[in-house]
Amino acid sequence: MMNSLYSVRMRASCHDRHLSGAERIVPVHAVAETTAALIERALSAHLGPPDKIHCHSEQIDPEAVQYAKLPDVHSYQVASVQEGRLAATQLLLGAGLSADCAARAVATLAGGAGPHGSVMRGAALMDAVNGERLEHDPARGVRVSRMDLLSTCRPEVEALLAVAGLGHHRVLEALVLSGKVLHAPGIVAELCWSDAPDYVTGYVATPQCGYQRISQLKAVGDKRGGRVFFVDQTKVTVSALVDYLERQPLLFDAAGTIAPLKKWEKADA
Ligand code: WAQ
Ligand code: MG
Repeated sequence: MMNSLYSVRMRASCHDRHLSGAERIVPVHAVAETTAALIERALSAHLGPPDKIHCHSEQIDPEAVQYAKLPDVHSYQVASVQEGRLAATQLLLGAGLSADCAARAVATLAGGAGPHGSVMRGAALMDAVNGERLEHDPARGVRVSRMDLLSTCRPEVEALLAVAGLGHHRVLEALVLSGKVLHAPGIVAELCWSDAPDYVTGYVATPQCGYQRISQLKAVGDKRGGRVFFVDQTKVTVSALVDYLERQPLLFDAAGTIAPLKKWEKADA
């Protein structure tokens, strides 16, 4: 089993509040060092030391792994949250969503997508035609898992992002997560911004245009954030999609392009 692969997943919490999480897919010889690195990261989380760290490794069948190229990256500079949300709406319309559906998704994240305006642990699933919410557990949502860069591709991707000024691991992790979402059957688009109060950049990702970053999608200090995945239910059932997102191992073996930062112009949509 020289070529066997493991999914290594870490989550850290304090008083049952989620602090950080990360995951990798690595060859067997890298499981120990990866586990150590993820635990190190959990311990240095800026929200304070966790009282629980779960780190779990699980063998995955190399035959079951799918391979894909990372999405292309675009970055748009907007002047305000309002302009950012307008840009997001226009990009969603460009992906074929109705105005009602796009507006509903933005309002959902802005107000806290979980029960009573809370932040969900995973993503909301939304019907791409009528905006109906489809996830079974409204607090947990859908958790995308079992995706990573192929280890031989990681240095190139990290270098490309660093040169573009996008070297923070938050960008790479969101790009990898979004790449898996875009590779899933029946996905029309994704909308995301962070729940971290100091991180206001988010993105709209679509299969046609890739990962489109928007410099400001919320105000500094706002603790609300989340993800919405838009589904075409004529192409996939919710259960098949959730199974793919949560369980299908996917490795990225090639980088996409990274376009220079551009001022958002309405006509771009
Ligand atoms: N699967 C589905 N949803 C998730 C997952 C996951 N594995 N992890 C987090 N979420 C949801 C959950 O609702 C979080 O509250 C929300 O997404 C945001 O998560 O290019 O950092 O980790 O500059 O705070 C995007 C822009 C950053 C990066 C996104 O998300 C860039 C980010 P966070
Ligand atoms: Mg977060």
